[in-house]
Amino acid sequence: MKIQEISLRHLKMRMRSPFATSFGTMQDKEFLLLEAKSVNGHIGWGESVAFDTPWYTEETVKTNWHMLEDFIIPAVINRELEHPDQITCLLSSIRKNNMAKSALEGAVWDLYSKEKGISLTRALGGNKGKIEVGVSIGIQKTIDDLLQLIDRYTAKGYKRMKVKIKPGWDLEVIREIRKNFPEVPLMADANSAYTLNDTDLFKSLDEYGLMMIEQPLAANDFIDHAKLQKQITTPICLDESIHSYEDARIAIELKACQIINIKIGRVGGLTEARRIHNLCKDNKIPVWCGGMLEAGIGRAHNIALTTLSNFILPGDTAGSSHYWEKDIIYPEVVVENGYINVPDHPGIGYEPNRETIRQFTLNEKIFS
Ligand code: OSB
Ligand code: MG
Repeated sequence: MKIQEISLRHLKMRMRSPFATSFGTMQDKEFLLLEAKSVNGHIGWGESVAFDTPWYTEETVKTNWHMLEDFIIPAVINRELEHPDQITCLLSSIRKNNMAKSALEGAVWDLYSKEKGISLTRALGGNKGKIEVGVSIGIQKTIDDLLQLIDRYTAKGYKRMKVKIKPGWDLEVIREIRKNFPEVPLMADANSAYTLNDTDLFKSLDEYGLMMIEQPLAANDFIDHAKLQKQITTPICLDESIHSYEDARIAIELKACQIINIKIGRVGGLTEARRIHNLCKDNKIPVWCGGMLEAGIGRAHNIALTTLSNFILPGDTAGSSHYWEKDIIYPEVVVENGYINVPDHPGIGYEPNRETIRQFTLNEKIFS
């Protein structure tokens, strides 16, 4: 397989409702789409999950454009490739910039599967016909608003509710949810908003039967996560801390968490995501697939990854219509009774909708 031409596009799509975390609120989603054409005429698609500001990691849409344009695309275009696993080696002289690398690597995985005539799911070694889906709910204006949303998503069948927390929007919120929904599978995501000084808060949360608490402390703080985990019974799940297989190994050895959220972009691609999945499986650490408010292409990659066997917990891969008036793929991703049926067409299994893509494109550049 040889990539002859790559189109890089910068898109902006309005979300149906704003998404608020401990760091701020997003309403418009800017992201990059990468389309890679092979000499044989197949086309692979990748999506960068970097946001327009560096609140989640240091990467942004603009830094991703720069890395792709000046380093990543030139390293791969017109090169003979046997397998997507080779991308890691081809890009080894470029440090970090995982989301930028992942956009390209995802397109190569899609292309590779299409050249082989198999689904991305099969190419990765996954074997589920459907996957379980949860929903991530941002910080709301009032607890009542949040309770109404939980009511609505429970009725839709989502398999677990994840609520964002931050100082001032935590214990009371969880208490109220439990009062109204004693049985709902529930977890909280702090996006690093706390320190060990808040240990008492986390001890108090123990009584509400949360499935896990996601990323309570700083991204680089494996040691304090390990200290916190020793003092609470609720499993800690790491998100922002895990950028690589090595990070996962450190977290597991230090007992800094009992669960890992794998995001393809954060770890630099599907190959690394699968390595982390395998490491966690060997160490009996369940994983689930995190979300980055993706449009259809990124969502399709998440669905394929989730078919690997140790993705035991429901992921943040809600349906297209949860986020968008109109998604950039067809069919759109549909959640029924909390499940997504995994497509088995070649590659990612969804067709890009060129009309919607054009409608949302701010800028495009073609490399050959
Ligand atoms: O921490 O998991 C997170 C969205 C943007 C950035 C970080 C996170 C999230 C979510 C939403 O929780 C996941 C989704 O629905 O895509
Ligand atoms: Mg998170």
